[in-house]
Amino acid sequence: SGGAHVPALVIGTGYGGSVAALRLARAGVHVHMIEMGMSWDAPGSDGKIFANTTTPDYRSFWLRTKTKQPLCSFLGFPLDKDVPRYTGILDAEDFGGITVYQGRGVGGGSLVNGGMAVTPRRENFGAVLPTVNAEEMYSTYYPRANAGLGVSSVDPAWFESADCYRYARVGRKHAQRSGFPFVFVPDVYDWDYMKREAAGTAPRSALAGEILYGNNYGKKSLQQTYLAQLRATGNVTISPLHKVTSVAPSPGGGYTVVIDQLTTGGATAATKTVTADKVFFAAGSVGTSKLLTRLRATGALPGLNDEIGRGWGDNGNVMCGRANHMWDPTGALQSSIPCSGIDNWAAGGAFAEVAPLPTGIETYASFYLSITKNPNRARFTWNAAAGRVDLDWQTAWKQPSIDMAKSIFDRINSKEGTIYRTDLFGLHKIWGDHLTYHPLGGAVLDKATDNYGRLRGYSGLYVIDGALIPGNTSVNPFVTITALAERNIERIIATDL
Ligand code: FAE
Repeated sequence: SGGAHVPALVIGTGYGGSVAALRLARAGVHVHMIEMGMSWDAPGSDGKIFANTTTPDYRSFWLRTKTKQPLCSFLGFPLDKDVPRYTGILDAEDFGGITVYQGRGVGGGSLVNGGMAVTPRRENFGAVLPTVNAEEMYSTYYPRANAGLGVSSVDPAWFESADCYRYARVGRKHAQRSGFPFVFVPDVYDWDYMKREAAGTAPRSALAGEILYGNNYGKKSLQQTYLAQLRATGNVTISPLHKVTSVAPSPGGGYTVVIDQLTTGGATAATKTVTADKVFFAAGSVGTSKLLTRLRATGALPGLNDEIGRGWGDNGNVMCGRANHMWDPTGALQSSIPCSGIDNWAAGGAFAEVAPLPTGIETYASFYLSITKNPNRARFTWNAAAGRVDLDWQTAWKQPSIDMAKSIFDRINSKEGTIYRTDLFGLHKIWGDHLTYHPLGGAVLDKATDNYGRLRGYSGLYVIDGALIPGNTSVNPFVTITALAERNIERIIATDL
């Protein structure tokens, strides 16, 4: 089909896209959202919408024939297995030097993530978004984002007694014995629901190891928050399994947007064209950067500036496990929702979340995802010969992250007389340094765009997702992505509509 004309088209339904769409819809603009992933609102063959982490199936990965789990082995046994190729929920997107994990579906990363909802410490904000007024962010937009996302913290008294957080209490003991600040971390999980799971009065989700491939209960993804409010406006149309492939100025004004409708096997079922007055790029750091890099290089949007594709970082993600003594069991039952971290940012450049290893058996392992102050930044470029966008990140660029994480775990190991696990990321490998969950940048605020996300070179084109943030947020990123989107869309609605 072709010829439809819409006032506002949003590419992607993650945090940035959902904020933009809600605020536009409430301002009276009918919004069309285009999402390459599925809607994730109907049960699969087992009666559940989402697959369990312990039993990945056709729903788990985006167009792969074999799973690519972040922890690829355990006790020397490889964990990955064959699955049917399907438009599943988690994309493990491979670039030359890094695998970038991303959510695919209506709700974007909120469908697959751990829900850790962390506002950066204010003293670190200047390094996160140097051109943004911190006073406004901390007085208005961070509170608005936290409220909109439904952020709250674990009940500290319940935490002390819950079997499912034994691993976090062991993590706290080891952190504190080595003199590191231990902090509770807020989350969007419904903590009262988790208590009912623990009490056996509600179906288990966090306590059944659900995470990565979706949570069937308890987690407030964007589907339960921003997108629910958006649908209630009646001012939105969402098209799942539709992928934007081109945006170019329309001869009659506005932009011509080309969209492929996908089958669940990943084939193109139809190609559609829409004209939009305003287009919001909210396809995530990688999705937005890839689109803009290609459109700039191939002549659809030649007026974009040379900042497109630059300033990409991995939020310094690096994983590791430690082997505890037999007197420090971490629990056979582990909540998949992390609730705590070790804050050594100021002294050592690392903020380590005490992560679960929900295998269902006692492993005596402590597992951590560290966010570090890694200074390396990569660039997306158009590879004309191969017809794809490349990213020049090198695996060796993780070394600063490893060194920063070691500032915490070398000391803990030496204090506790323990060692690193070497069986989680392949044989004899300590560090999970091949991946990130937190892609950021590629269309950086006040560089590729103005200070509110308006793309330089074109009026009516905006970036409103993690691509705006120059590579690092010092903590888990989605609260900052949401708060920045709230700030920017408020300005855009006030001045550009
Ligand atoms: P995102 O949520 O990725 O949404 C982009 C959407 O656009 C996706 O739904 C795409 O399918 C869609 N899309 C892409 N390209 C196209 C196209 N061409 N046409 C149509 N649609 C398209 O972007 N962050 C935290 O703060 N706390 C956590 O605990 C946490 N845990 C994580 C765990 C995992 C396993 C992963 C993968 C991520 C985690 N994150 C966490 C990161 C967080 O989910 C991520 O920063 C945000 O989702 C990024 O939000 P955006 O709005 O930028």
